[in-house]
Amino acid sequence: MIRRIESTDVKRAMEQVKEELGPDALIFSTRTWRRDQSFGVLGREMVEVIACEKRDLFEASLPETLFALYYELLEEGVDEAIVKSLIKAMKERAPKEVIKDERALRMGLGELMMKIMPPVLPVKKGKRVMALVGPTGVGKTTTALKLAVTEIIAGRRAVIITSDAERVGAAEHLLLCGKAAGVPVEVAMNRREIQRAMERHGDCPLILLDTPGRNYMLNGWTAELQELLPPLPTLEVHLVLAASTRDAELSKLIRRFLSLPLTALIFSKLDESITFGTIFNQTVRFGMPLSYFTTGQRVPEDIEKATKIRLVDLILKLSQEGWR
Ligand SMILES: Nc1nc2c(ncn2[C@@H]2O[C@H](COP(=O)(O)OP(=O)(O)O)[C@@H](O)[C@H]2O)c(=O)[nH]1
Ligand SMILES: [Mg+2]
Repeated sequence: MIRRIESTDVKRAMEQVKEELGPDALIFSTRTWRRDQSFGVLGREMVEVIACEKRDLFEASLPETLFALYYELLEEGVDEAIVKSLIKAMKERAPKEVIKDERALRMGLGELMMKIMPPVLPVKKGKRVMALVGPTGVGKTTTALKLAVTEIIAGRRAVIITSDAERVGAAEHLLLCGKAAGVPVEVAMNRREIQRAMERHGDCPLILLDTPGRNYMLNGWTAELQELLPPLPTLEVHLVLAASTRDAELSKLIRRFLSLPLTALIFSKLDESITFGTIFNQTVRFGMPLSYFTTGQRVPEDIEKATKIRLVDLILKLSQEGWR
């Protein structure tokens, strides 16, 4: 719990911190300023302390540097149990000089986080068939376009086969976008039509299957999707999820989708997210590789291949630049 304590002098403020938050409280900042003019020409000097209570024995046992990082990870939305095991490992393994050095500690923690993440999905050489599945509005169609247009710009070929034609205008919109960008788009409403369209583009090195989104809580929806997907052993099924979705909701969603042969997770809308801990939680929790991140609405610019270092950097701000 973070508290803001105000007092007339530093000593009194510190006493109050100890009294209210315990002797191990972590001081985040102290600041003095002059209140208003009613106490004389210069006003009255005030002290403000922002401090955080250590809630349990584990927290109380941490040196200040580690406690600050521990708190930061929790604020980033990393799962408490994962945070505790990471910080515990750092406390036990990191040499004393590292524990004292905030930057070295941060780097060490980053390395440890990368170690516990499953490997990201390698880009397969040769022919790829990628299905994009997920709830409505997360960016499946936009992501398919980004991936296809990137290929076309690089002088390779790609095709989008969409069965997202239930929403009025969805297929028309995609057909128009595809035409403008030089990406062939086929509409196919069931597995047979999809397979036929795939045969027509049999020599195309990248086939993207864009699927409809539904309320994922509807029973039977993933079964319907399963019916749609061609039974190819090499098929990649990428589940697209919006990065700002709540952690518990994401876990529920992934569990629902596990009835499909999922290959990887794509996190979309990183530009609309402030914290990134949930992405880390999901990939670790389900041992499910990440494949791409999308970072805005621009086609094809706003997509990147997911990497572990990128995610850890987003969470720990190692490069101090943020994702932009
Ligand atoms: N801010 C932001 N918007 C995105 C991103 N990806 C897609 N969108 C937008 O999200 C909306 C829904 O995208 P769409 O591809 O139709 O989602 P679908 O229903 O999953 O196919 C559109 O307005 C997209 O422009 C992203 O990475 N960032
Ligand atoms: Mg769509």
